[in-house]
Amino acid sequence: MIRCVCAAALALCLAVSAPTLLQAAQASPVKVGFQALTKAGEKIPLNGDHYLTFGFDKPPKLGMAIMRVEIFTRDGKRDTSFTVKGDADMPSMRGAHSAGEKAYSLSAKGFYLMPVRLVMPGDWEVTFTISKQGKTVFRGAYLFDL
Ligand SMILES: [Cu+2]
Repeated sequence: MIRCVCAAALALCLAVSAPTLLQAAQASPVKVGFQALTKAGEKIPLNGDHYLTFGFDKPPKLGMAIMRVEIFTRDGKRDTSFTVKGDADMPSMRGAHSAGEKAYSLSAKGFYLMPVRLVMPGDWEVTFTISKQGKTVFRGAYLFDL
């Protein structure tokens, strides 16, 4: 079942990648309205009072990976009162691997976690849409190569 999905995704990627290659090279890969993030592990201002950090739990490779987001107050206290949603996709073949925006789950340690299925090498994007009381305060997209 899983193998079938991967094979189908790979076939779709191969079919889509050639015609969109020129387009992808010219257009910005960042989703409209999202801040481009290229370095995991750094403190990123969220609003005036908070910052976030993000990163995979271990160096990503083909297969399953876990993205982790942590949110802190300016003075370094963990804050779990936000909602984090996101998706994973390949910018050069947008939509081919998207599962739609889903909520990160909050772990007992206060980590926001989302499993990400990295089914092929290439350019990837994992997004973070962070909101509080229904109001979006941050949209970021982590761009990396696998
Ligand atoms: Cu792909």
